[in-house]
Amino acid sequence: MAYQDLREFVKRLEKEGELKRIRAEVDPILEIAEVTQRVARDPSRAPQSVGPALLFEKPKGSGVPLLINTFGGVRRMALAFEVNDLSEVAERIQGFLKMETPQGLFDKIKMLPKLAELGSFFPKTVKSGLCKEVIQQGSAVNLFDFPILKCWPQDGGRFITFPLVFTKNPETGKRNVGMYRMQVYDERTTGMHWQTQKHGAEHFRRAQAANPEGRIPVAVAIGSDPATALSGMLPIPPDLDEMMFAGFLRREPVEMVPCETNDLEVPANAEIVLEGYVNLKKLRTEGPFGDHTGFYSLEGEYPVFHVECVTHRKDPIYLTTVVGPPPQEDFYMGHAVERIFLPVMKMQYPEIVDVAMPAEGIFHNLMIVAIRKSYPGHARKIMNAIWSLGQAMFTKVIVVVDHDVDIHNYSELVWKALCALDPERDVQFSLGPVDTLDHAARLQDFGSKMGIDATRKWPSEGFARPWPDEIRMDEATKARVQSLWKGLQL
Ligand SMILES: Cc1cc2nc3c(=O)[nH]c(=O)nc-3n(C[C@H](O)[C@H](O)[C@H](O)COP(=O)(O)O)c2cc1C
Ligand SMILES: [Mn+2]
Repeated sequence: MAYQDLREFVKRLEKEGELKRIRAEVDPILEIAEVTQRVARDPSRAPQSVGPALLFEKPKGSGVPLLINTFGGVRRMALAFEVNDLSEVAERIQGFLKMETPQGLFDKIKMLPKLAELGSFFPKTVKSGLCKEVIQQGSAVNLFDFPILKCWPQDGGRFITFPLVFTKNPETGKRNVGMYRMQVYDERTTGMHWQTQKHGAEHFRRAQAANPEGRIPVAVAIGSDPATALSGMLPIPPDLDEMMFAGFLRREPVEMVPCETNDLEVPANAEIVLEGYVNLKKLRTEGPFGDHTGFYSLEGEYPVFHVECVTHRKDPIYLTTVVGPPPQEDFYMGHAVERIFLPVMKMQYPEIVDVAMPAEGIFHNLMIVAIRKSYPGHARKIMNAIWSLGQAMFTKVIVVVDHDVDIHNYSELVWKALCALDPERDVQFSLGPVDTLDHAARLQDFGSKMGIDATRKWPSEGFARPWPDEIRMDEATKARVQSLWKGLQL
């Protein structure tokens, strides 16, 4: 059975030795982030994790315990999705993608169980939930009741870093859930850092087009069962409901409860819910914020979220994360996305054999792709495909290699990729949308990308010289030396 809520996952992590409790009082202003950094930098755990999950029982100035580093490891991510390896999640997705349109009656009957399974993942509306144990409205609302972190010295303030931001497309009524950080300005207002290409920002623009003077209802859930909590960062297409996807991931529908003060719904098992609206007219300076690039993202103008109502469990846990120089907890989230969505990429581009995104590439700066090359220019076709594929459009550098390179072995990759290169011939530039956090781009959100064709070059690509074989000892010699080996006393 799926985890019913965040605390059930906490219990599991504790049982598995993946969580530590901190009973001493620690300040959410900088100190909790620094403790997390010191734990994360334990080299004996790299690259499998950035230290254990941490439950701070006594954050200074708040009665609410704080959970951080929850998903910062390969094993914890597998525990979150209740699998031994993330490839099992990928295989389930592949199973659904492979469902072809039924040809005859027999095919249709065969498909029914799968369709029924798919139907069983749809979110379910329920009347009430544990997230309503405490309800506070109007002047009773005080965000500073929660141990919201200031992570780095130059941060513009305290930031909610692990929210699920719920909006509805004002034209279609379809739901979106995104993980967008929120800078706390005072007891009842925050920033809303949905970047311009994200679905929340699109809902905002559509609402603005309909009524520039109006508001868009927004609800924010903090802390839920792991699949639901993570669903806000998934790069899925617009109008595909993240709550449906979460139901698929946890193999059980997400139960949703109506908000108290607007027409949105939130997960019934949420630890904390903030209800309110975003004003469509007024923007406010947001940032700086020590970001997952390892640099500060600078100030920018973003919408403001007005909190009108807070609901929470009697004894809520505040879920948060800290980002900073890689690798951090979010690397393992990105890694899960890479593994889970590989089959989706392969479905659209079957020539893709594997994809790797090293931690130092902070998601959008570097993608390595191994392809089974079939025709001239194939590597360039794949670069262009990736630059047009959802959030992969942000990828600053794409390196394409042949299928026989182990792209997760960076030593082999660098060696073979560089050997296959005539830089002037094999590098291609492109212009387009870039990550908002890219501080080197000529303009915010717009800049250049580079593709490197590090595949073997073919005569049909104008390469007239012979291409050498990779050096390998022959099997007969190896066998002979094997029989001599003991006598050599090496
Ligand atoms: C820890 C963390 C923090 C994030 N913060 C932001 C943010 O502040 N703004 C943003 O636009 N995306 C942020 N993202 C990325 C989005 O969550 C991600 O792009 C997601 O797919 C957006 O949802 P959407 O596609 O429904 O817009 C963050 C991701 C993580 C893992
Ligand atoms: Mn979305």
